[in-house]
Formats: sequence, structure tokens, C-alpha cells
Amino acid sequence: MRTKSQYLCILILILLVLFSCTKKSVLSPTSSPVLILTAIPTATAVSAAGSDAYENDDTFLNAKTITVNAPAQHHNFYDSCDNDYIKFFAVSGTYYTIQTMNLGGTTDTKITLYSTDGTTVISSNDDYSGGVASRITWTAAASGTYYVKIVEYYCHYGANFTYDIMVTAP
Ligand SMILES: [Ca+2]
Ligand SMILES: [Ca+2]
Repeated sequence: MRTKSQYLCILILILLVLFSCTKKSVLSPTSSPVLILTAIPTATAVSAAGSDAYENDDTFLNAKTITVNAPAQHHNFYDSCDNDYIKFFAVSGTYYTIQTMNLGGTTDTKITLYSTDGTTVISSNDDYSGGVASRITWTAAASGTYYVKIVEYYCHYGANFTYDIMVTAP
């Protein structure tokens, strides 16, 4: 009799363990898709809503023209480690200032000036004058189309990571 009741107890325990395991395995697949579904639209919305009028400008081949001494262009970093290229025509012997300003939120720009081949670095600047905006001053040695790449130093992106860029000459 004792043995029988012991067997019965063991059987009940096994059933309880099985039941609790089944319950868990049923619960976990239902809870994880909910988390995935809420995460995906948020990430998509940030990148889709964030792109500015100058995209795609991720390589020097897709660089968008900026007119010297024209009002600043307003851009933003729309995806992680976004590269923004602009190009302008420089006249030999002319002194140019290329600078970012009106940085949105915690945006930290870095700019690089490239020669007419789009790949040879002439100069680059991360921060100037104690801020996180960037500025390059440069005298063109030869006339031609030059390129500037603008990046967010920490690869941040989204609606709050905005900047203005301007090229000026006397
Ligand atoms: Ca870009
Ligand atoms: Ca900077």
C-alpha cells in the first residue's frame, strides 16, 4: 500500500512538473513575438522618417552640390554612421571656409575635405573653438570640384541629429 501511494505521489509530481513546463513553453513564444513586433516598427520609423532632401549622398560619386556663399543647407544623419557628401567648385587662390553650425541636440559633426578625385584627403576637422561643430579653412591650389564628407562623430542618427553646412569665400 505504501509503495502504491508513493508511486502515486511521484506520478502526481511528474505531472505537475510536466504541466508547469508546458505552461512555460506555451507562454514564452506568445510573449517574445509581442516584444519583437513592438521593437521593429520603432526602429523602422526612426530611419525612414529621418532622411533629408539630399539623400542618397553616401559616397563622393553621389555628392550634392553646395553653392559657395549660398545660405546653409540643412541636413540630418538618417542612419547609423551616415556619410553625407557635398561638392563645390573652387577657384585657384581663393580662401574658403567650410563649416557646420546649428547642431541639433547632442550632434557632434566631423568634416573632411577631399581633393578633386574625391578620395585624397586635404584636411579634416572634428571640433573647433571649444565646441563640437567643425570648420576647415583652406586656399585652393587649383581650380576644380572639391568634396566634403560630413559624419556624426559617434555614428548617432535620427530626427534629433541635424546640422547646417555652409561654404563661404570672401
Ligand atoms: Ca547620407
Ligand atoms: Ca565635432
